[in-house]
Amino acid sequence: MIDRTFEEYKALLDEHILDFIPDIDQKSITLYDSMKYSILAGGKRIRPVLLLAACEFCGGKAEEALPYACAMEYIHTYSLIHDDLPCMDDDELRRGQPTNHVIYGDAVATLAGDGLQAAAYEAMQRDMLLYFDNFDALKSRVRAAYEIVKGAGVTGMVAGQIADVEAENKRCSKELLDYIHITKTADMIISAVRAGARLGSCSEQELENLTVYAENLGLAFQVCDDILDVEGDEELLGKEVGHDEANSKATYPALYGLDESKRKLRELTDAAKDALAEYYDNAELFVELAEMLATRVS
Ligand code: GRG
Repeated sequence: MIDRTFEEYKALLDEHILDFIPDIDQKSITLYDSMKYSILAGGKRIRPVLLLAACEFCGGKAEEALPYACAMEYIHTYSLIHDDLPCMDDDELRRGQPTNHVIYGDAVATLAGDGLQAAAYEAMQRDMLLYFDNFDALKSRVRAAYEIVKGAGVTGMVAGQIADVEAENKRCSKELLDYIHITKTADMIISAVRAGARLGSCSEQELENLTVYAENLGLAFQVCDDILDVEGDEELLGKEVGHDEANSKATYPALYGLDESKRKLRELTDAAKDALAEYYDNAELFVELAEMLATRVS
């Protein structure tokens, strides 16, 4: 049962966000500092909150899901650090702060991303080691970790990133655009929700409904990001806008125009909400989050 607000889950996450980074040797302190810099730079924590909420929605305890929620945020943060590097999107501002490589240099920023990714896997594996004598608890943890690793991996986020990089300055079909958006962005959102559901020992029906919710939310998230890059407020967003057009990126507004992109965003938001309509009393957080995203651009 979900009985916390988005802000309450975020506060729980923030309180523990550094707990699963191993004690780093003093000789590698720059690595720790640079990892910590991006982790504490003010992310919205949407993916880990979704994970914690999905866990409780299905009957689990958010506190027990923390290693996986933090792992999710470590992986997300690594992807942003790497995405901002000069060899990728070459951004100097993220979450309202200078990007990691602007402060620490390209080499350290690359390693900070690598370190966060490794810390994510270590956090989940270490938690699993504690459940060898409880097969059911171990099973849901192994399944949750698999959801996360798959969403972040070479058929998920990394596949989306390479497709995105290769689509730059080229004509992009609608089919390829959907593939990029689903893999690069939606898969991490889907894996957060499904991992949380697994940790909460979900039923098949709950998993199915939550997955449909997350698929629509995930795509809505990227369409929203595309629209904001055209008409968002740099100060509110904490990053430069107009980057997609300047880099000839494949985006919804570029292919469909702004009005059609906004219509699509509304359609995806409604579909996300509909997927959980039968749980209305217990699904308010999910519904509000979908609506909050959609209203960011209206
Ligand atoms: C480098 C393997 C690799 C992948 C990078 C995440 C990503 C893939 C690229 C980022 C490009 C981008 C801005 C995509 C739009 C969707 C997105 C992931 C936005 C950032 O997520 P938020 O808004 O960020 O949740 P905060 O800062 O709140 O955590």
